[in-house]
Amino acid sequence: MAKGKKIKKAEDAYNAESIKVLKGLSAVRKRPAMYVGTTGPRGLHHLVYEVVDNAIDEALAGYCKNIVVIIHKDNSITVKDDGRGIPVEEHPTEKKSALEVAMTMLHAGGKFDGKMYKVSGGLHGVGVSVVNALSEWMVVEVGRRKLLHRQRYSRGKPQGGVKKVGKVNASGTIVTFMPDKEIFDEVKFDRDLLSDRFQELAYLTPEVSITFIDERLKNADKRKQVFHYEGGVDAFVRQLNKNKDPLHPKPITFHTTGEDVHTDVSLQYTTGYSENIYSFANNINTTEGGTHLTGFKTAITKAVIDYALKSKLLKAETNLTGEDVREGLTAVISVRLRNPQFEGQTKTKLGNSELQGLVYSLVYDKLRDFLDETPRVSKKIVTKVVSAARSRAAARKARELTRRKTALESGTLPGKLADCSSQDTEVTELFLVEGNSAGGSAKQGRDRRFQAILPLRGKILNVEKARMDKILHNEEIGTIITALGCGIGDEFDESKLRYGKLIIMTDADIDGAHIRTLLLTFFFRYMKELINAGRVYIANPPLYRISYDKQQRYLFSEEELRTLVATLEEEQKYTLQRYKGLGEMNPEQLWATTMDPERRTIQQISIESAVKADKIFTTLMGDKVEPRRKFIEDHATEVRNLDV
Ligand code: 1YM
Repeated sequence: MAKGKKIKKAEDAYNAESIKVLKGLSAVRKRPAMYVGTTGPRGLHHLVYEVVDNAIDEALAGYCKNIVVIIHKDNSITVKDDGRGIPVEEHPTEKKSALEVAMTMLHAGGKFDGKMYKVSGGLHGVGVSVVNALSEWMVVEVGRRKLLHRQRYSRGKPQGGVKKVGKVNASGTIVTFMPDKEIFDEVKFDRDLLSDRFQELAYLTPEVSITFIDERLKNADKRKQVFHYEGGVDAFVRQLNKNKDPLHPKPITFHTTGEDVHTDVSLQYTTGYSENIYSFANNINTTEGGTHLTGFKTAITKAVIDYALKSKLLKAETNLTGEDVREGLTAVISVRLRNPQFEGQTKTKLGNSELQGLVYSLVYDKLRDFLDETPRVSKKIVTKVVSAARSRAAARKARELTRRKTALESGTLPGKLADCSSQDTEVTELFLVEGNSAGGSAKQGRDRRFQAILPLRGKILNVEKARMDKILHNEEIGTIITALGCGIGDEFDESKLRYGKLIIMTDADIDGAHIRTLLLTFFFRYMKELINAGRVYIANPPLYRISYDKQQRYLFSEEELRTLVATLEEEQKYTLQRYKGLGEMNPEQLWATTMDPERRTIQQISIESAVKADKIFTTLMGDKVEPRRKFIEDHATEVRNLDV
């Protein structure tokens, strides 16, 4: 407490003393990437998450029910909540308003004494002052004790003090900011990215309702979205399984609240084959997993095996693996803890060791209870798991067979593959090319030193509807696996990969889009690591060639064509060739437009959101026809650019 002067405590027991490590903001503007990762789109969106996280924390503390996020026409952002309002009282050591301290000093915040589950950490958690430092301007308004307070900032610097500007009935915080164009490459927010994240946050925080308004939209119906899911993780799993066939009608859901850790778990089996487990720690999607996920996996494996043995549904000699137990499983695990340790390449792996045992015993006990109490559902689950084990055994045999077969052949590589001479994955590329004629052009046009060509002619199996053993028997997929050399599923080993880039090159038509989607589905389900490592690309062949005045140009979109034709004079003659397929290009043209690293554009495939990617693949490739029809209708105009 400050000497000689007693700080009047707010009713909510805010203790300004807990604001500790303080530092100015100039460091943030000097090295923005240190604080928000990049000055590209990711870093830009990070600013919004940072502010929203503070409002979510206030909801978790039990004081806030509604959060509103607005993208204004000029791409400035407003985030509002109806919590207690950031404290405006004087800070004991800094001798200015706690609000100003929180907004202008690095690492200022009432939550560093570890008394709360601070949502932030890992990716986020740099504090709102960082957002302020990286904003051209910011305005913060606080409703507290019936008074409205306001302070403005420019590039992190206060423009005057905290002013009382009026009376209000409700308490809360409103932060409005304009990201600084001097810092960020482009200040333009991606509505889908933000709305996906808010939806996810709403599932993970059932106590809050998040309203998202995009004022840039002309269409009033689309402008506003409200996310509120009282069911929490249970509702999340139901949503994830919406286009799938559940094995039992209700997800199995449980929660625990302890002194130190809070957990929410929900799981539901489907008749499908893929495993969809999403784990979160303090609302951060832990895509690299960690201790909570390990605890969860060990628990379900043990619970299902123990139950199956006890109920005599399983013979003791049958070997069940964790992978068998997770076939067709959709699950969400969310934990909140005080001092999350985030590790891994992208800081999305939870490291706190105490979580493993904790999640293990919770999930084991609750799942055993559930299995014992609902034998009809349990039988379905065990039957499914046993059949997964059988298919895995068959797959193992098929794999051994493939291995032996390839070992006996002269080289080990498929005959259709035109390999490159370099073995350095820093430079090597494998083109997966639709059709034999395009494959021929690509083989002649390529730079054989580092470009390999694998023409695909047969039908590629829809892996969404097949099990591993069948997948391994499919000829086209077999050649891809052999050519890549890195194995699939649980045997995947990136160090054995033979090419640094995989480039899918298909025609710019519906069939091409279909083959592309089949290939992406395969990579997503069985070699996700390749996508995560940024190794999978889509080639971008031209749609037209236009010749005029002895000039030739290639055009890659209808838009480009329109623009160019508009610049031609009225009498100017031109001839236009439309490419219906890659096969219509000769080797030189294919090289010049689509393959030459100096001139081509290729689109890197990334998984911004695994939830969304899973949904796209289940919808496009799964069993249900109606959702697919609707998806294609809704996205008809984007077919050429299906990005996951
Ligand atoms: C639109 C963004 O930041 N809301 C918000 C922030 C705080 C509080 C309430 C709050 C926290 C505490 C006590 C506490 C913050 N306060 C601080 C600091 N919405 C938004 N709502 N009273 C109010 O943690 O003890 C940092 S964030 F540091 F000033 F206490």
